[in-house]
Order: sequence, then structure tokens, then C-alpha cells
Amino acid sequence: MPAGRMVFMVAQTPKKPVIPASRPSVAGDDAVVLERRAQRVRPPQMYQVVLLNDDFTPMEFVVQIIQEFFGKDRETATQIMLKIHLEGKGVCGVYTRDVAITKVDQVLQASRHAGHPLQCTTEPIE
Ligand code: TYC
Repeated sequence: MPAGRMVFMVAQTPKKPVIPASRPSVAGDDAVVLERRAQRVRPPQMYQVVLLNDDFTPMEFVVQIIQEFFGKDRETATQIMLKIHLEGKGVCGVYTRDVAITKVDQVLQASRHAGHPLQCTTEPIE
């Protein structure tokens, strides 16, 4: 190998993305044309993170959780907490799947660490 040159070996050559053909269209006489059309990307499935009411977790703790992990100001966090308290559950934020799962983990860990039974779940929307 010539000095100063590096050779990299890879296990697989990169694959070209598969672009599906559109439905065949007839272009006069007997000719059939298969047009290549780029695959349209879709926005990711979104997930809402929901807090559930219970009889033991202090209101102030819930407000702090909503502020800390869902980036709400104190007033908004208080409104969400009261909605949960009165209606049984409430949405604290909407995220992509991995972020939503991480939020649930963080809330549950902080709550258990503080000795509270607060429950938090996530569910796909639409
Ligand atoms: N119900 C609780 C109380 O009266 C307050 C509370 C609100 C608990 C929201 C959980 O997700 C919750 N102390």
C-alpha cells in the first residue's frame, strides 16, 4: 500500500433506497411507462404523556413534576394538576415515542425516589 493512503473495508456496500414504481400508465399505442416516484415521508407517530390522579401524592409535588419534566410555567402546571385531580387524568405533553418513554421513566423515578405513588403513562394519539 502506498505510504500515506488508508484503505477502509466495509462489511456491506450501502444499499440504494428502494423507490417504488408508480402504477403503470399507458403512454399511447402499446407503450407502458413505469415512472419512479420518491417515497413520501410521513411525520412520526406522536405520543401523549399522561399523569393519573391518586389520593396520596401531594399537589405541590405534581406541580413541580409538571414544571420540571414538561417545561410548563407554574400557572400552567397548576391548571394541569387540578384537571388531573378533578377528572382523574391529564395530558402533560406530546412527544415522539422515545422522548415520551423517557419522560414516563423520569417521572416514575422521581416519584418513587420521593416516596409517592404517582402514575404516569404514554399513549399514541390519533
Ligand atoms: N389527588 C392528589 C391530592 O389530593 C393530588 C394529585 C394530583 C395527585 C394529580 C396525582 O396526578 C396527580 N393530594
